[in-house]
Amino acid sequence: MKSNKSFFVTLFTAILLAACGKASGEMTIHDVWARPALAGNNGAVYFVIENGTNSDDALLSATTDIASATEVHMSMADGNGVMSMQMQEAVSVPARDQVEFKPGGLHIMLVELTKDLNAGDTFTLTLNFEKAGEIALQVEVKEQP
Ligand SMILES: [Cu+2]
Repeated sequence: MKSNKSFFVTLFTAILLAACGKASGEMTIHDVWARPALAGNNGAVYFVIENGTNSDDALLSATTDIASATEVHMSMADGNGVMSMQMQEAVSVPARDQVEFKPGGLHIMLVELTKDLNAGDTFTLTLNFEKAGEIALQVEVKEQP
């Protein structure tokens, strides 16, 4: 009976550990979309980064093969309501928090597209995080999310 009891204790511990492992989470990116745009023009990609891990991370850069350059930008309005964009060195994504890339705020700028982006098209964008490393996304081109 004694060995039987220890078996159940072991099993219970294993289940607990498995549950914790799942709860510690990972970096996920969802609601990924891009506006339609013409070759030669700039495009923009939006998404939500969800850091399910227990450590702070940061988005350092992004790459895609359908644009001459891929930059991380933040749109902001000055005191007169004039919009401008600033290139971001890094966008911090705190542990257990989320960061939204959306029109009028953070976005991935596709500088000088090498092909047209029509609604329904998809392409690959790779995000490079300080800790999570590279995460490849399938981006869908849509008029609106
Ligand atoms: Cu921009």
